[in-house]
Amino acid sequence: MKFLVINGPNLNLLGQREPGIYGENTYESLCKRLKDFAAAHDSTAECFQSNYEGGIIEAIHGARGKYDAIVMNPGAFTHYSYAILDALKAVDVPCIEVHISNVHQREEFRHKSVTAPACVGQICGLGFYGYEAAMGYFLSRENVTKESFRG
Ligand code: CA2
Repeated sequence: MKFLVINGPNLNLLGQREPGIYGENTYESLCKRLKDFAAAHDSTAECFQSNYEGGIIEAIHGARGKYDAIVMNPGAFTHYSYAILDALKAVDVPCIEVHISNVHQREEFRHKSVTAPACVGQICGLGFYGYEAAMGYFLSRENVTKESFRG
């Protein structure tokens, strides 16, 4: 499968700040890990990171016809970006939302995701493994269309 991995604002700082929440590994190491995981499953993973809402929206639009699935950590946009929600709804590429931390153990505002309703599912609290878990789910259901992904 061809995966597009999208990471939102500040995730380029992984490993540099707040290791108690997000771990000690860098964004670059996350991308290498996901590319290796994909290659081990006869697949590819392209990593994209942006600190801008519009950059993420354009990456989602650009996934049409190019990728089989999106694995996305929208960062703080998760909690308030109706524009990213609309972009996900506008494309027929299935997406799983991933959060490195367990957002439900954190501040109240992190408990709500406005983007998850447009996703197949959401994974949180499993660290970097959550991205692999999302890819593994899609791999297990290859050839299934977006509409039937939930079943
Ligand atoms: O747990 C996650 O993956 C989050 O999506 C991370 C977002 C946060 O706003 C969400 O509520 C949960 C923030 C990412 C910030 O990443 C940093 C990485 C290193 C140092 C500082 C911030």
